[in-house]
Amino acid sequence: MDNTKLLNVYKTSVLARRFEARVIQMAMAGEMPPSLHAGAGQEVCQTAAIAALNPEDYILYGHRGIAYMIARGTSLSAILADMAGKVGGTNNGKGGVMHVVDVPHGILGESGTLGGGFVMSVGVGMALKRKMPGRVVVYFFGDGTSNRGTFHESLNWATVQRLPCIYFCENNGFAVSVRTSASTSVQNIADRAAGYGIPGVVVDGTDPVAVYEVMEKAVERARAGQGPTLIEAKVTRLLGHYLADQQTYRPDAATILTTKDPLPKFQESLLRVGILTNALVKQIEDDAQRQIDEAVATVNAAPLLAPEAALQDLYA
Ligand SMILES: Cc1ncc(C[n+]2csc(CCOP(=O)(O)OP(=O)(O)O)c2C)c(N)n1
Repeated sequence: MDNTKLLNVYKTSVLARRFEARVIQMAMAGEMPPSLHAGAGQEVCQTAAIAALNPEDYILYGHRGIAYMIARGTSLSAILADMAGKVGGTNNGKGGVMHVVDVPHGILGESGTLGGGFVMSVGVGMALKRKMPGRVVVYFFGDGTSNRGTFHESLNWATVQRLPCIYFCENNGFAVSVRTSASTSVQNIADRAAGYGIPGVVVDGTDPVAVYEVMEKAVERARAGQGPTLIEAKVTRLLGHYLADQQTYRPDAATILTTKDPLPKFQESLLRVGILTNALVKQIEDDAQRQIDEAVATVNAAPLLAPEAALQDLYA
């Protein structure tokens, strides 16, 4: 991973973390619907994975976090307008943050239920294979989601057809309040790849270089027509499942917040090798703040979607 990419992953992670914190603040103040599943702790992983893609590739994502969209290039104001139900969002506020669809940036959205994205990825993979060879689709999902039946049927068919699909599991150890060990038959989600005869790789999701390298290999394999790879990144969810989650099932939540954050560790490593300087850290943070302030001002000034627009964009 070259220095430019590393620096971009850092910048995007900082922007995503700060933007999300602002959204949480606004939601708590009643200025924004509180329907957000915070991605804090998983941004480095998400942005490093996306750094291994080309702009022409596609992603389907899960519900956790907004770093995917920022990394692909969706504007902050469009993401915020979607959350606020306002004109200017990628779907003009009709779907909220969980349904940002930004096709020009290769973001095909999320399904209405967990794990629907597996099936969607197969459809996308078949279309890419026939009509746009050389492009890949990545589906980002959680460990809990890997227990859906759609996982099996999709990985089976994607393998049979050698589709250019990459299955990227962010294992944060929980599905809402249920520990992975209590709900999942295997120790590593990646172990399930053996059932389909495809590579299954476990990677430290707090290490952006490791994530990038694993993704690079999977992308190469998919582009070459050799079929899917199942990647499992071990990550830490720093906050609750959703904003109102009191985390009574997680007595060590406060300690995790202060000891398991990959972002300061990433920053330190970049400072050590001279890719970052203290002045650059400050500049990146100031720049993020400016972008966030601009997006908030744009969305505050934007109108709510008119009620009659509810009947537009319907297909039969
Ligand atoms: C089919 C389906 N079942 C249940 C839910 C409710 N639900 C939303 S998020 C979630 C937990 C998902 O856990 P995981 O896949 O590990 O992702 P994480 O939230 O940990 O990032 C559940 C059960 C849903 N949206 N769809």
